[in-house]
Amino acid sequence: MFDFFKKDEAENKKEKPEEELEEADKILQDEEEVEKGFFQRLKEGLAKSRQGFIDKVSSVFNRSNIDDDFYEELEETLIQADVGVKATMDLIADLEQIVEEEEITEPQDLYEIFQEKIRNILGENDQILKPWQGLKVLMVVGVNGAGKTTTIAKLTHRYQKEGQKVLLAAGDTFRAGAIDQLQEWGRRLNTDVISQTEGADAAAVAYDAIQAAKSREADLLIVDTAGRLHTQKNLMKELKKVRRIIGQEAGEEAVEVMLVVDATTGQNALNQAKLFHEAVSVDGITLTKLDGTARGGIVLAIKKELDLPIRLIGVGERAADLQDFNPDKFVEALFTNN
Ligand SMILES: Nc1nc2c(ncn2[C@@H]2O[C@H](COP(=O)(O)OP(=O)(O)OP(=O)(O)O)[C@@H](O)[C@H]2O)c(=O)[nH]1
Ligand SMILES: [Mg+2]
Repeated sequence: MFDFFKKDEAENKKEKPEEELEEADKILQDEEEVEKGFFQRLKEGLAKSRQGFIDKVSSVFNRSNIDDDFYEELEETLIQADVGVKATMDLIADLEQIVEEEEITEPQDLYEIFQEKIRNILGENDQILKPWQGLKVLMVVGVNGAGKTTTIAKLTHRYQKEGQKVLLAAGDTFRAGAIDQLQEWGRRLNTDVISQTEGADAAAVAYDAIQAAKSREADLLIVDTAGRLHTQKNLMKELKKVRRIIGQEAGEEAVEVMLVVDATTGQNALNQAKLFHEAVSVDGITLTKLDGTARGGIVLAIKKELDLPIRLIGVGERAADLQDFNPDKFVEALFTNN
C-alpha cells in the first residue's frame, strides 16, 4: 500500500487503491441519487417486512367484520412483527374508539386510518444533528456489529459535503482491529483519525481528540466507541466516562449521542436501547439491517417505548443503503405493493 506513507499522496485520488476509491464512490453515489432511487431502495429494503408483516396486516383488514376476532388477529399480527405491547395496545384502543365514534363497520374503511395512526406514532422528520456553532461532538454507541462504523462513515461523508471539517476518534480500544478499521475509513474519506494503541483508555482517546478538534478548528468530531467489553457493566461504565469527558471538554451543549441498533435482533434491540439510554442518554437512533427482518414493526416499538427519534435506517449492506429516516416515505414504502 504505497500511498499510506504520505498524506499528500493519500489525498491524490489517482494514487489510491481501486478498492478504496470504489467504497468512497459508493457513498458518493448515494448522496447524489435522485428521489426515485432512494425510494426504490427503501422499498426493496423493506420487502421482507412487507411480505412478512404488512401482507398479514392487510389480510386482517380483509376480514368481513370488525369484531373481537378482528381485533385479536390484528393484535397478534402486530406483536409478532415486533411492534411491541405498548404500541399495539395503543393502536388497537385508538381503532376501537374511532370505530365506535364514526360507526365504521367495514374493516377496509379502517385500513387507511390504521396506516395514518402508524404514521403518527413515528413522529416528525428531524435533522440528524441539531444545528450547531463551533464544535459538535457526536458519540456513536451500540453493540459490536450493529453498524456503528457504517454510520460513522456515512455521516462523515455527509457533513464533509456540507463543508464541515470532520475529525474521527477511535474510541473502541477493546476490539482487535477496530482502530485499524476506522483509520482505513479515515483514509478513504480523507479525514484525520485520532487514536491511541489497543487497550488504551477510551476516555483518554476522547480527551485527546477534543483537544485536536479544537486546535484544528474542526466542526464535527465523531467518536467511535466499544460495543463490547469483558462485561456489560464495564462497557456501560466506560461509555459513561467517555460521555462525561466529552461533556467536560467540549461543553454539554456540544454533545449528541447516536445509538446504533440492529433491527434483526428484535425485542433485544429495544432492551439494548434502554440500557444505553440509561447509561449515556441517547439523542437519536440509527436502526440498521431492516432489510434483514420481516419484523419492521420494531421501528414503532422503539419510538413508542423510548420516545427517541429514529434518525437513520439501514436497508442494505452498503453505507449507501443507510438512509435518513423519513416517516412519510417509510410508511408509504411499507404499504405500497408495486
Ligand atoms: N444487510 C445489512 N447489513 C448492514 C446494514 N448496516 C450494516 N450492515 C453490515 O453489518 C456489518 C457490521 O457493520 P459495522 O458498521 O462494521 O458495525 P460496527 O457496529 O461498527 O461493528 P464493530 O466495529 O464490529 O463493533 C457490516 O458487514 C455491514 O455491511 C444494513 O442496514 N443492512
Ligand atoms: Mg466498528
